[in-house]
Amino acid sequence: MKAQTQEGAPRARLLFYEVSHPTESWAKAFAEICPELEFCTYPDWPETPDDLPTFALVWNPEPGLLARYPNVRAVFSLGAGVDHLTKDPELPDVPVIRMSDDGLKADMADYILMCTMMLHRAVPTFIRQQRERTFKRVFTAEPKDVTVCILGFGALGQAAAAPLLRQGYRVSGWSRSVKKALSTDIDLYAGPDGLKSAIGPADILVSLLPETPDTKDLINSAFLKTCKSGVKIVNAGRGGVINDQDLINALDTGQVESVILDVFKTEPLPADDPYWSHPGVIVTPHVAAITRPLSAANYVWEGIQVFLEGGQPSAILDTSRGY
Ligand code: NDP
Ligand code: OXD
Repeated sequence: MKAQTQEGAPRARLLFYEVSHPTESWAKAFAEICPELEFCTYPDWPETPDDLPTFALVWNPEPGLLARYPNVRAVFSLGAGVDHLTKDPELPDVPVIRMSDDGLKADMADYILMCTMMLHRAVPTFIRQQRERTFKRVFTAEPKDVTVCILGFGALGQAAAAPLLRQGYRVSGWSRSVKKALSTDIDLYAGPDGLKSAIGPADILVSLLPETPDTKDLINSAFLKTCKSGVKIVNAGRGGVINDQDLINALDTGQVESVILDVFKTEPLPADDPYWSHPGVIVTPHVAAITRPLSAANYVWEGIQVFLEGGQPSAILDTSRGY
């Protein structure tokens, strides 16, 4: 589809690729937000380089696809995670911009608050009890006595912290680099040296970590042994951060009480995966934060304009860090 102002030619072109979501809502959003952008759905992408600055907005493109379009100046990821791009050995050497729009942050903040409250208020226990027709009360602590540690205190982690604080939880955050205090109410930890102090006091651990060589299998048996007995976990970052067998073992012994998992090493989660039937596990199908067309179109158009003016938008992938 071509979208342009009546007055003149388009200012830039966007090559769009997302096969699991209807394209119409995206075309409509871009037409509304930036009529001066030519919006091309796959496979109708022009291959010939021309004068029109060309950008791509993609989710999980087949490896090698982007390399076939040398006119692409920068690649916008439809998600905050970029592992769907970095797995491509032929990924062109152009800036990659992570999604970090307000819609995604708001969605994630809602999901993390929902999961925290479910775990704190013993919903997984009640689901188990209902299956057994057991009517047994559980007396949970007040939020002020529940510590929630957010592993991966970046854009989404910080967005998730605010509603948790409003709800009365104690909140801490762990990141790779030392952060300036965002609020005196949040305890901040950084790097491998800060990990033990971050996770030790936590009743609920929330992972919003990207998958990188440093975070792969971070949540393993050694990690879980340093947590409080009966700790609860939410993983909405990436599945590769958890050693699945170690987590199942810790659930079986009660070291981990319950978990809510939104992301997995293999997605869709295979039908025979033990997570499906484990009584301590609630599975959600990678829906913690959804990229919404209007909010995302605004974000991408702002980024394109920064490029057109000779700058670089923020949230650019740092390939040396892997996120
Ligand atoms: P950011 O890059 O803003 O934040 C990532 C955070 O992880 C940063 O605080 C970073 O530290 C920290 N981090 C990275 N590596 C390490 C490490 N080795 N040790 C300690 N901390 C580390 O990303 P977003 O917040 O935007 O997104 C986070 C992730 O959430 C995405 O990568 C994606 O995997 C996932 N996601 C999942 C969705 C879902 O629906 N389930 C939706 C959207 C995103 P530092 O601040 O020092 O850089
Ligand atoms: C992701 C996303 O990166 O859905 O997982 O945005």
